[in-house]
Amino acid sequence: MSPINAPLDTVCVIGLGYIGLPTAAVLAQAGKTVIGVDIKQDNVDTINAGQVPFVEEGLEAVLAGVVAQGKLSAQLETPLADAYIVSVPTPFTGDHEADLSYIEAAARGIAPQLKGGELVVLESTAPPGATEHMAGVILEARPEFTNEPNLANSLYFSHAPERVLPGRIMIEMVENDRIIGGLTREAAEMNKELYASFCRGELLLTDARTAEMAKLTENAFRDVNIAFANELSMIADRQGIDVWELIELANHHPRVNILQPGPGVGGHCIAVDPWFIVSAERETSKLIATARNVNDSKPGVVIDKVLERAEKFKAPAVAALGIAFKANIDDLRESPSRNIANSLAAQLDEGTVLVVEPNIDELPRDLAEHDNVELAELEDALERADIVLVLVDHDPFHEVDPETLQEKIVIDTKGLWR
Ligand code: SAJ
Repeated sequence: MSPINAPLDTVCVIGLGYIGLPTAAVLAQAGKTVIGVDIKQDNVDTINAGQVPFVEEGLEAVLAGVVAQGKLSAQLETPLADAYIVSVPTPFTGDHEADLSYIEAAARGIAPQLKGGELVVLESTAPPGATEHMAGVILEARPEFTNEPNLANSLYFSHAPERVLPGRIMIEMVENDRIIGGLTREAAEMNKELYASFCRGELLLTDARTAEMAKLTENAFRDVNIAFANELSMIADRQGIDVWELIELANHHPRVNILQPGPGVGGHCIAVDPWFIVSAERETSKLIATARNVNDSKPGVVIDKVLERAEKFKAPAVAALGIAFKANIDDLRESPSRNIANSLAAQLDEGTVLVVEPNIDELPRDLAEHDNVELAELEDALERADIVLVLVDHDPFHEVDPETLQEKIVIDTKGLWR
């Protein structure tokens, strides 16, 4: 049997986070036997009970079904499987270099289980060359195997970067087109066959390096465009111009489509991935690096504005509306809003920060440690606040009538109430 026709019935997904778990669930729904692997016992237990350890619309219903049918289970150890999907974090180190240690650990876990003929897919976003690096770790541990296709001792390595938007993962996982880059054409074909089981989008084949770079390019494109909007917001502020009106007007031009400014760029993707391009090609990625720096400077601008307006109060109360990294999710990772709330708490000695975050039940530890920070209900915070600071455009905040805030200082970084 040619490897491309090999049945990929048992799939192991390593890393059951925001991407790995939905991927495991849709594969199981498509009829695969899926074994998920995670380093956290808590996650394994929660998933085996058919529950999702985080908030993602539509995931729990699918997960509960496939766990009940015995199509998906979770464990700590990497098992035997026909295909492996590596979906682990790739954070960056202090100097913005990619940290591939989680990918390496996953590869070391896979290596002893291999018999020949398996497909190993890297889903994690990573710098150019990472798929080759992952293959290198496995082939070093198992030198009897080769990356050359169609032999009894062949292994197949491929990169299929995830491109789903948090909050819409269950829809986009199935509907988005996928870029699939193999270390060999045969690996890409095998990867395509596996993903065709659940993905209705186009499956576009290329080499691994181009696939890696395509994913980084998508997020860098968005980062650069958001930086343009954020820079405009700072210019407009100094010029006494309403940036929201400015962008709305400019966007009437048929070839102009400016994104929205905000308190900065958050999340574990757009605020991280462009650095992987910069660290690979420092000299030639000046625009991408500048955009990152512009977006990273925006929280500081917001903090300065609040502190300046707070000067006239002896003990200012600031209502910080939203600390998630974007609207209608509970994800606080790399959140500029959370950092702003933290900084304000540290700098407003006599003041209070009333955090309103409808998607969480308790404050994260960094905020809870300040004794002048409270998690407050929206109405209560609006009533008590001297300064109302909009940081995230969560749905419930749209309901507020700005007329009721006429006595307050309103700093609206999302243009919510204009
Ligand atoms: N943001 C703005 N202004 C905008 C749009 C977004 O300030 O006009 C901010 C958001 O508030 C947030 C950050 O940017 O802080 C990122 O939000 P996002 O919705 O743009 O993107 P993510 O990080 O949730 O997901 C992105 C998506 N990539 C692209 O749209 C190119 C998603 O498709 C990727 O799968 C995901 O990164 C990923 O995992 O890489």
